[in-house]
Amino acid sequence: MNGGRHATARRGGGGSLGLVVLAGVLAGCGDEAPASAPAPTSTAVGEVTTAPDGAQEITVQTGDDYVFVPDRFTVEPGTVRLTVVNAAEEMTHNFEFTSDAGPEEIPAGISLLAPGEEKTIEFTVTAPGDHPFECSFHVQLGQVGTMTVRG
Ligand SMILES: [Cu+2]
Repeated sequence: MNGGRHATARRGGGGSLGLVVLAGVLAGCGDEAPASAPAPTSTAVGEVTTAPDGAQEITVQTGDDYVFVPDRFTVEPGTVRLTVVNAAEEMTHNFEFTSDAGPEEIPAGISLLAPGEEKTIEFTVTAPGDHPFECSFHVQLGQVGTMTVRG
């Protein structure tokens, strides 16, 4: 009579509660919180998401060309965890915020990113405005972008 099925603890239900609360905090006025968007299993390139520790996460990709994808993204003031993926087979890149160009200095950067490599940097921004970034190897070829910090 005892099939033993009940030995497995049930999971789920309530897992999304934290996200809803967090979205409400970020939205502030909470008019229409983005209700039930499921958390992606892997972070999409170019999409800013919020990690469980509160840091904003964004992945930017580059390859055998001279572009960052995306070349523009927007974050809120706070901690940003930025991953740059070099999907190239041949080209080496880097990632640096252009000095003296943004509303505040961001010392974090990736000085060398070999083909197939990815690296993550973490930094905190407080001042709203545009932060130009670049691959210093290819800035003359137009490998630049902009991170906007929302006010
Ligand atoms: Cu480059």
